[in-house]
Amino acid sequence: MTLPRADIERNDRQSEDSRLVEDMVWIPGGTFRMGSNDHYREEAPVHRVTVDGFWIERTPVTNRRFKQFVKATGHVTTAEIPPDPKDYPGALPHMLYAGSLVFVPPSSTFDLRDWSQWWTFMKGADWRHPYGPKSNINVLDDHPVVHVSYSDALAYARWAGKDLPTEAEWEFAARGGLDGAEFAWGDEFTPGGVHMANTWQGGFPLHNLHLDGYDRTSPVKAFPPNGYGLHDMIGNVWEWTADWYSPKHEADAPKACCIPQNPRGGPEEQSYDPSQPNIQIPRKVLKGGSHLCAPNYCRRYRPAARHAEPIDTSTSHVGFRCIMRTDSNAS
Ligand SMILES: [Ca+2]
Ligand SMILES: [Ca+2]
Repeated sequence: MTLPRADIERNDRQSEDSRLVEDMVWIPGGTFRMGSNDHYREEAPVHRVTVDGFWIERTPVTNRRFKQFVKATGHVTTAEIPPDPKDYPGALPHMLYAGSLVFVPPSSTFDLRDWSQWWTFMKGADWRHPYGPKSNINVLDDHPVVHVSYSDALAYARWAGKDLPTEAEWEFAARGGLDGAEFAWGDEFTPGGVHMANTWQGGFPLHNLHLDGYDRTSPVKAFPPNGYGLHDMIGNVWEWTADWYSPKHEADAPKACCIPQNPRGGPEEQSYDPSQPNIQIPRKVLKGGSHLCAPNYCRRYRPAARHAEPIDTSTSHVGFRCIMRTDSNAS
């Protein structure tokens, strides 16, 4: 029997739909201690938060999935579009080309505060060319997609009928049921000597010892899942969340009655970078750290860790994963 074209397309769509939800895990709602008082200022204070249950993808979105999205929609990512000079007052015209930030290890460093020593805004770097125009993703189907801006991540999520997690949802899922633990798998970084996530061993940014087996990104299931069955919440790539960044958390609620439910981050105006008063590009919260997080620099391979990222920025170590809320807590 030959199916009419409309039926074939419907069937394709249905199998597509089931494929997109099959790799999701249900996270039952609950109250947890968000943040940490033991590390960077922006993670404090620890405060209780309640989130409703939701579905979350088991891994970051891979190149394989992102390719399907681009094929279906023709989406062009931010990194592939030359920036509009109006959005970047004072920028030199020859700097306004399509490209993305690529980590290039320097031969020496003098000041770890100056990230321009290892980040290069590279012409022709984008999700298909993660290390520059001559690179490709031929053998990286199962690696997380990188060089995606916030709007690229959101466009994918909308196409998939999903959403991006709030910071609270992301952190709750990352903790894997271990309330207050330091890492997504417990309190020890390498239990029994085993690396539980793709991070950086050795002195960043000069010496990558890759004792965990990976120099750059890794296949999304290369490391063990957390207690909820989620891979790569920590390390590999940072992940976009839907929340505007604020420089610290709210205080803990004085009484159980007043614990925030499904919090959605701070106001957009507070997310601007205070060190760049002339460029007001709002920033979202990134979570989980990446393969570039090292003990001597950016110890952010923990569920509580957070980082502010301008929404139009894309880099070789930032990706995302999606969630689905039920009707009762849909945004
Ligand atoms: Ca590594
Ligand atoms: Ca991650």
